[in-house]
Amino acid sequence: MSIFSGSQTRSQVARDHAVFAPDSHVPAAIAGWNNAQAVILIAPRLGAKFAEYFVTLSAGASSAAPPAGVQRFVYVLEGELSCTVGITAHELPVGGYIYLPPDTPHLLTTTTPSPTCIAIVEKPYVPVSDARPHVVIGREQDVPTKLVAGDPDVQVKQLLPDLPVFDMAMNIMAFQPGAALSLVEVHIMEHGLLMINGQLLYRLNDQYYPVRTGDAIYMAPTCPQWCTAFGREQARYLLYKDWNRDPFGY
Ligand code: UGY
Ligand code: MN
Repeated sequence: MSIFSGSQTRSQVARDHAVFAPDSHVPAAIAGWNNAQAVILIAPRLGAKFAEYFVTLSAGASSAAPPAGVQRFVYVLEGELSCTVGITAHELPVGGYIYLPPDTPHLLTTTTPSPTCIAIVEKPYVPVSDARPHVVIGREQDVPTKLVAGDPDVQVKQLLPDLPVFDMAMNIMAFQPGAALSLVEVHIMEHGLLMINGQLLYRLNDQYYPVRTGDAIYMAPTCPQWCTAFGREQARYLLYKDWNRDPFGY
């Protein structure tokens, strides 16, 4: 590694957003997990109300539970994840995901010889009644696609039920090359974004960032945001958003 490449990164941290390129990841142990390394990108100490991190699991790994009252969403990026909830074990391939309501006993592990990489999003749950969300298990490949603003080249898949009991959304947004968001969004909800495929030019506040597979973004409340896809392949990202709560519920 020369000083010329080792001193450069596309990662940037600004007042209302951050871009994380894989070249600046620093893997570390994570409390209570075994045979696992984590790269924590977004957490309350960044100013966020949620956490987003990557975990790489080796065979025989075991997870720790999130803190009391915190819900967890897990998405498989590489390998195969085993998730045991109660007495039932679920095998999740790449594109598989599981949503665990707060205080749901579970264990994440893998049996594959090569490492399994997952993305985790966690958020303290904000109740609106005595009702509580349920466990959701699926594969992105099985989720129906909807058009965004009627544009066939901008599509969304909603991985979690659109019900008031859920206070977070996890969506996959997909853009054909040249397609773009139809407006510069400014909204009170936060985002955690993870690039799954392709390349985008992302506007965050008044800056424009080229981002690609493996990059992650934090968008604070009211960060102006827009993007367009470039290159030759579809660009896709996994997007966290808090929602369904009144203005004092954040
Ligand atoms: O749902 C959203 O807020 C989404 N369209 N935002 C984004 O992709 N940056
Ligand atoms: Mn948005």
